[in-house]
Amino acid sequence: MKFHIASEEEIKEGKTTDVYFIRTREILERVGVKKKVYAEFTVMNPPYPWVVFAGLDEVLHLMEGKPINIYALPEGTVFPRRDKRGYPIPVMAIEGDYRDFAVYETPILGFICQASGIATKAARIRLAAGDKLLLSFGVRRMHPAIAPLIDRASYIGGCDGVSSILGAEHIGKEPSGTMPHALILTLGEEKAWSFFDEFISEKVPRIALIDTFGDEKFEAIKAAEIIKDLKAVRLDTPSSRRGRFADIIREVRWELDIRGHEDVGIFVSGGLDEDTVRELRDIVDGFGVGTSISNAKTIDYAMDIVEVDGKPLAKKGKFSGRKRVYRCRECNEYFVSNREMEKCPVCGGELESMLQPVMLNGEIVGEYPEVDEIRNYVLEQLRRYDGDNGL
Ligand code: PCP
Repeated sequence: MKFHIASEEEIKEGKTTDVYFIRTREILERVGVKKKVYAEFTVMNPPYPWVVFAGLDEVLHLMEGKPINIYALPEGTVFPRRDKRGYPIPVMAIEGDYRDFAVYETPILGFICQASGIATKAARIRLAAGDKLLLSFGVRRMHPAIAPLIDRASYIGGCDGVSSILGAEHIGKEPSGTMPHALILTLGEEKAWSFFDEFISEKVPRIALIDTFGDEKFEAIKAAEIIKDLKAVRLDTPSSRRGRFADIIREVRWELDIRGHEDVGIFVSGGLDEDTVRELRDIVDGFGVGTSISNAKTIDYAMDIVEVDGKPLAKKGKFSGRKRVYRCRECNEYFVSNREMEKCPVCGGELESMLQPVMLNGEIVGEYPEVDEIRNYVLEQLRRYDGDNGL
């Protein structure tokens, strides 16, 4: 028995692709047809008003060494559903002999669809959480093979930390987490809190889980009185008991404050999504969000040939010819164009040409940005766009 996952070698050999691409390559090779094509990746109807483009790093790792060119928006680019005139925005394009990349359409799409979905959802929850601590807790909901992907995309989207060991390692961070109900069920509440305090590295913030048995208000007071450097209490209150969760949180806050524990924070988790995070952000100090980020809707990009042997050609429903993508440095508007543009037609501002070469003849162009640089790029755009209002 083995895990039902593809190895890195199997992915690079194209073994996860849809079989019809193998058949296509076989036919083209047997008839000796060599077609130089230019194919673009766009999403026609994303599930959100804007999308964070993610997953490019794995595409480059997959395609390295193949005689193709790749043009892309920088990973972390936040782009709207359509450009100013309503055209879909190409996030990436591949150029070369179609036979050299035909079989990789499936894995390439898989890389950017899932990573972009998770990063976009994380960014939306980032906006909902304001400046409160936001941790990615959702690897437990998905296949363990992709834990590092989930955590990297969550972090790029704006989470402050990730819970899995390997996910944190992939982004060069320490994993973030608190304590599970299992610790309390095996040791009893007070011993669990005390032993955690005694045995766990002091670098780990003391956040006591207080929803296992009793009422959160009284448990919070008890934890604050037992653990000398208590950083926060975590409420993971089951949905069967949540009721007006915000009122429970207010009670806990009140009872801690009235007893001089203003410095003990409140951390919440369990079933949180954009709306509940937005509702609670002014009365809590941090969030652990799992399923709604790790199980985020994928962004259903498609790859479409738009030029064959230098001539525009696209299927029904798509726009032929290779395109340029511009973003105005002043008003942030996007423009898709088949010709050079100098100035923003809306505000006259300077235009940034966004679709740049990231691979030429199989070689990665320049140094790939570090994960923190990509995350900062996302956050800088979110601040600029101010959530849904600006996009
Ligand atoms: C869950 C666990 C996860 C949280 C909630 C994510 O609590 O703490 O980190 O929940 P979400 O996926 O709904 O956002 P439990 O399932 O009670 O697990 P545990 O006892 O290990 O805390």
